[in-house]
Amino acid sequence: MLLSGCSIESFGSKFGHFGWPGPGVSLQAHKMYDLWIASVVAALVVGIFVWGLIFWCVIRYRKRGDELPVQTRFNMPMEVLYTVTPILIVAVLFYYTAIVQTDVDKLSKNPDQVVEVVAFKWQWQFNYRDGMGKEANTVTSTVGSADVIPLLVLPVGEKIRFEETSKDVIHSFWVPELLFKRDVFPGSARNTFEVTLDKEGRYVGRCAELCGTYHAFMQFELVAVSKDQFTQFLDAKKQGATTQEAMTKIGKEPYAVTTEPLNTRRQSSSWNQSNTVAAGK
Ligand SMILES: [Cu+2]
Repeated sequence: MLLSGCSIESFGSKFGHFGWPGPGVSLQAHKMYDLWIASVVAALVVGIFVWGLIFWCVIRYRKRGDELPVQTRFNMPMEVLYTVTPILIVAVLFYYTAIVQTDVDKLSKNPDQVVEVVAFKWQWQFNYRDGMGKEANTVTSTVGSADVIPLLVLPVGEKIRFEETSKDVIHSFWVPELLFKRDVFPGSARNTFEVTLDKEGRYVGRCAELCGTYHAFMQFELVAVSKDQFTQFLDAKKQGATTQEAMTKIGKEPYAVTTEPLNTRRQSSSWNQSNTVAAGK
C-alpha cells in the first residue's frame, strides 16, 4: 500500500477516508493523505495485535484457585521487546512525518503565482501579486462582502505561493479539501506556504480561528481552473472587470456554489442585539 498512492486512496475511500474529507486536491494534500491513512492502518495493526494479547492473557491466565502466582517473575527478552518495539514504531512514524512536513512547507525559488491573502474582521481579500514579498505590487484583487462570497480563482498544475497577512486579529486560512490550514497573523509576521492544485473544481474555504462576532461568516471559495481559463480570468480582471464578470467570461458560475452568505442582519429580538443592527448595515 505504501508503494502506491493510488491504492491507498481507494483503500481509504472504503473507510470514509478515516475522518478526512477526501484525498485532497493538491500534490501536498495527497502526501498528507497517504501519511494519514498509512498511520491509521499501522495503528490499527498494532491495536489488533495488542487487543489479541490482552484477551489471550485474560483467558489463558485467569484465576484458577486461591494460590497466588510467583510475584517477581520477569522475562528479559520480553522486557526488551516491548521497550524496543514502541521506540521503533515511533521512529518510523517520525521519519515519514518529518519527510511529508518538510515537503508541505517547502517553498520554491520561483513560484508561478503569488497570492496575498489579507484577512480582516470579517472578510477576505485576495491580491494577485507581481512578485514575492511585501514590496511586490498587487496586480488585481478580489474582496468579499457580507453579500458576496469572495472567489479565489487559481490555476491547476502551477506552484502557487500564498502570503498571509491580517489587518486586525489572528485569523486562519482553511480549505478543508487542501487538508491544510495556516494562521494569518497581523503585524510583520507573514506566513507563507505553497500549494500545487491538481484537480479542477470549487472548494469551500473558511476562517479556522475564532476571531470575533462574525467569525463564522468569514467564508470564501477556492475555484481551481485550467491554466488557460486562469489567464483569461486574470486578463479580464486587469482590464477592470469584476470577479463576477471575469468568471462569466470563462464560462463559470459567477457566484460561490459551495456556500452562501449568512444573514448579517440580526433581529432586534436576537440575544445581545437589542435595537442595534450589526455589521454596519
Ligand atoms: Cu477570522
